[in-house]
Amino acid sequence: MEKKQQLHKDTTVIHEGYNDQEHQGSLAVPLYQTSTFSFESAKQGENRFSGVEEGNIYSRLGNPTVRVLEERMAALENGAGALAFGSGMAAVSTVLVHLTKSGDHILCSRGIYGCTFGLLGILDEKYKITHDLVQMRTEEEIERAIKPETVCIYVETPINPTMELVDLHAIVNVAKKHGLRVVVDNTFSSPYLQNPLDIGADFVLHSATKYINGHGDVIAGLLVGNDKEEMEKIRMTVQKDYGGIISPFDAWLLIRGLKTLPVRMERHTSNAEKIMEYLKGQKLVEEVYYPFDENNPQFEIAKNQMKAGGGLISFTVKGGKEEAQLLIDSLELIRIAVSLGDAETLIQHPATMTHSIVPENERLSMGITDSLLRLAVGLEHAEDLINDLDRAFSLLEKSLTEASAK
Ligand code: LCS
Repeated sequence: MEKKQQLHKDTTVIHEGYNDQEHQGSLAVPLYQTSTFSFESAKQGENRFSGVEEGNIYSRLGNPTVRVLEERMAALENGAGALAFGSGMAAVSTVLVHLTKSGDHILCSRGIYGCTFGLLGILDEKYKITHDLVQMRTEEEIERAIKPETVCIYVETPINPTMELVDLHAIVNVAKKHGLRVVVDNTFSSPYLQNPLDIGADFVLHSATKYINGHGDVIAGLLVGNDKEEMEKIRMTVQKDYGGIISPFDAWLLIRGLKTLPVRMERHTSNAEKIMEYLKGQKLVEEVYYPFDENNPQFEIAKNQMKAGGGLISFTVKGGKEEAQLLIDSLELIRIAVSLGDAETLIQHPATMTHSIVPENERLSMGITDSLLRLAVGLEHAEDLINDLDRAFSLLEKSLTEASAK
């Protein structure tokens, strides 16, 4: 058989894993909104359960609509298999439960999403699976943090919400040397801008709630691996028995959203680049954090592993919590909300929102100060967003002048 030609991502998001001619010509992927599937006979049921025959059984074990999403995602991340979940956290917890047992140790990037931090606390408290949050600037730094009981390295890059990068090539080099598995949370980049499996990671996961869906109306997660057999094992063990699966309708919405991922990521990025430049020139802003900023000390790492910077920018406002809150309260178009990757531009205050679960000293060591804001740039016209920010900064300046005059 002729070797299948590798498609560009822009085409994969539209066609992979589905042939309309096998579905009465339905151009849109059919929604199999069913909990179970009937068997032709008792024997067929027995054969499906024993694995002798492939086919549908019960939607917690697999569903045709969900399967299209999984195949599309596996192709997008250049993986061997993918699993879809009811939330990003279900994907995180499933891969960590799969990889660890009591007494093991997980080495993590020094910053992670607040609920991942919460999950690691539960694993430690209930099952004595310990972890360390470590800044991984060099291979030596990573090696020093490895313990005899370390089984995997879990990183986010860019890190939520500081936008700090982790050098994936360094992580993979050290992990290979020590026989450790590597899990990368790729939520902030999306599979369009970064593919950790290509660098040698074992698993990549997404909060599909964000860029994969892109429309702010679904909570979902995805896990992609480079070993098909292992992915099928996870499907039939932790995913099936912990049960954090996605609903067919949410998978259908993700299939719809995913089709525009490349065009959306390009617009998120071009908007973010313009806003980054605006913020860098704004006198009430202290620091701006964006991967593809040529003044970013980690710019080389960014260029080495990402195609572009994406839609997230973090920045610190002069002052502290009060000034940060005043600024976001002065915005009109930009919405105050957690989440990211939507058409709408969202802003949040990590110290009191997404990372409020993290104790203060640990939060500060992750780089999450009280004056840090995270802007999830949407798809609106950049000029309207900049005007909104500019008006809010003027109001902030006015109230600071009034306060100092008192
Ligand atoms: N990983 C990262 C990097 C995330 O940002 C999130 C959610 C998750 C995993 C969990 O995904 P979920 O279960 O929510 O689908 N991050 C959020 C955030 O930054 N604001 O609101 C949620």
